[in-house]
Amino acid sequence: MKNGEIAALFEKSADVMAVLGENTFRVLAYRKIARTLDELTADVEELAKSDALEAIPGIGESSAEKIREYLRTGKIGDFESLWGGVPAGVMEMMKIPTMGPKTAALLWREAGVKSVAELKDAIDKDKIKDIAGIGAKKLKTIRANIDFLATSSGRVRISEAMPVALAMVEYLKEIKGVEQVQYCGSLRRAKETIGDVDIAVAADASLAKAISDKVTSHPLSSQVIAAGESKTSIRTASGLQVDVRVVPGESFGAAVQYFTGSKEHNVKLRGLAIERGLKLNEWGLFRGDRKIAGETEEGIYAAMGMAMVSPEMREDRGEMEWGAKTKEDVSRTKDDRRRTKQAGAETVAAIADGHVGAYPVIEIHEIRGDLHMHTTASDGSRSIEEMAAEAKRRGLQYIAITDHSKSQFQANGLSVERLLDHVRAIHAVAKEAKGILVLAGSEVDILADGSMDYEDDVLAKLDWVVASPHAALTQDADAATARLVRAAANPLVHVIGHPTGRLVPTRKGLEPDMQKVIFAAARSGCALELNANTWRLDLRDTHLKMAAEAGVPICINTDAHGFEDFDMLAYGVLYGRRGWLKAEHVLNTRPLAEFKKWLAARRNGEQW
Ligand code: DGT
Ligand code: CA
Ligand code: CA
Ligand code: ZN
Repeated sequence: MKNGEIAALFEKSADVMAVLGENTFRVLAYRKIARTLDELTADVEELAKSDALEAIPGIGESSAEKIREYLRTGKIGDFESLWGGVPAGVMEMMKIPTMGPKTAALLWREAGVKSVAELKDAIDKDKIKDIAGIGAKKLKTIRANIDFLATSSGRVRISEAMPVALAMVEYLKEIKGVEQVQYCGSLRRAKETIGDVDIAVAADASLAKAISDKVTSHPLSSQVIAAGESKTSIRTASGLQVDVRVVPGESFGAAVQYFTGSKEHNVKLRGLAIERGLKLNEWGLFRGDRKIAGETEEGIYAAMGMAMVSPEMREDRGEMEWGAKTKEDVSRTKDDRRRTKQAGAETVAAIADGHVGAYPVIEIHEIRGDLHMHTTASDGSRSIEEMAAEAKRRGLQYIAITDHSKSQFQANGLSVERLLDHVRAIHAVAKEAKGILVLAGSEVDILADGSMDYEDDVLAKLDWVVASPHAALTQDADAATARLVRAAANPLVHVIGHPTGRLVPTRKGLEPDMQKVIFAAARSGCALELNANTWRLDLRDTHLKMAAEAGVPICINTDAHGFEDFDMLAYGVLYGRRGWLKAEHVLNTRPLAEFKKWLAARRNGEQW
């Protein structure tokens, strides 16, 4: 499907028009088309064969013609000339966090800055002066964010790398003589950003050349970086590097262990091996010249006398110590393997449905509810009925509809009057819905001072309150701490949504003293969210671990704005494992009856 490709062209054109200062209405119309195309389940190429394309709301005759032109020729003439009006470097500048089209346009027109590098230089040499709306403070923020951009660029979000890796894994498995294939590295550890994809293949050395040829001729490969006997590296059209290594079956476990990392985990594991008079490398675990393990990952840890933990936990954050004092529960490991296999071809959900290792990290089938999602009432693309039906189809037993509050006007946030109507509409749907509990809630903005965007008497009318920060995300640490502590202490709030407001990989978000926020949540009984959307993954791993240890309930929510967003749950689950989450730490794993008790207790101001 070319839906995504074409959506990106409209999005880019909207950005260019915004820089050129064109009519806001047209800019928004293009953004809407991009979003519509992205969410479309039908193939745009099919729709374009008839006037079904024009029938899509928001797509007029001229946009339909542009789409057909792209399908015919691979480009859109009008867009190409539009893009020609703004230097590529100026567009690049908009990747700097907090840099919008207005600021980029001002810097370009008033200061003649045409790229990130020029901007950095101009700020450092104090060349930018007297531009209305761009004061010294703003320049300082921009300068800091340029450095942040430099450290985060070149990495992609996990949901961009995963489909590439899974496609390559399936492809390699089909090759005759290939015994096993496993993606490793930061992807297997479910980091929020991925530098490159590492894949280990078990096969006889005589097949290495053939496998290398297969990899470099895969449609995903747009550039060959290296094509050796033992390692082949390619780059995809989107710039993601994939390293494929062929190893003999007898060393496969050792290679997978080594290339899964993290480096810190491996360094420590090698040290422990030495203490035991052993030697560990990517070929196996050795006593003198004799190999005592290497075929399987479990075998290596077992021979070291320690329990293996799930890959997501391998960051040297205490997992070695945990593994050293825990006896491996092999029966559970094997059971989980079987279930994952039965799920069929590898998908993220199938991976999140089982786990390896002795520590019982959360699995996706343990999630029973989703307590943060949007409808057409604010910025979602589906109705209340549609969201409830889709959630039920996906096996959920309870959900909360949580549209935006009034200060989110750009997301069509609800006035009090509209909210109360919406609550009635949700309750009407809830009454008709069979087999799923539908709560009437809201995603209420936490204002800069920690107060709520609706009054208490309004909040009290809601079944479920997600309180989230959306604006004022650059406030200093003390202000951010006070803000989140106040929100977490509010008895009318059920959960703090995406607590820091970070965007992966470009926006840092709030940097509060998280221990204080967790303490406030623990004391009031408020839950904290792990927002499963891969743009967010917020709370982050280290904070999740702290919160779980403090007994704060975690909600893993998708924040779905449409059906596809429910797929993000698998990434939320995998990422949650980085915070050592088990089912018992996660509020929305509770059976319905238990969840209802928690709700009632929260409203009565009790700890539960
Ligand atoms: P990335 O690609 O930047 O997202 O992160 P990783 O963790 O995938 O790192 P990468 O691709 O450089 O290497 C993959 C794994 O290989 C890494 O997690 C651990 C292992 N590894 C790489 N270099 C070293 C090293 O110098 N020492 C040790 N012990 N392990 C290494
Ligand atoms: Ca990697
Ligand atoms: Ca690599
Ligand atoms: Zn939301």
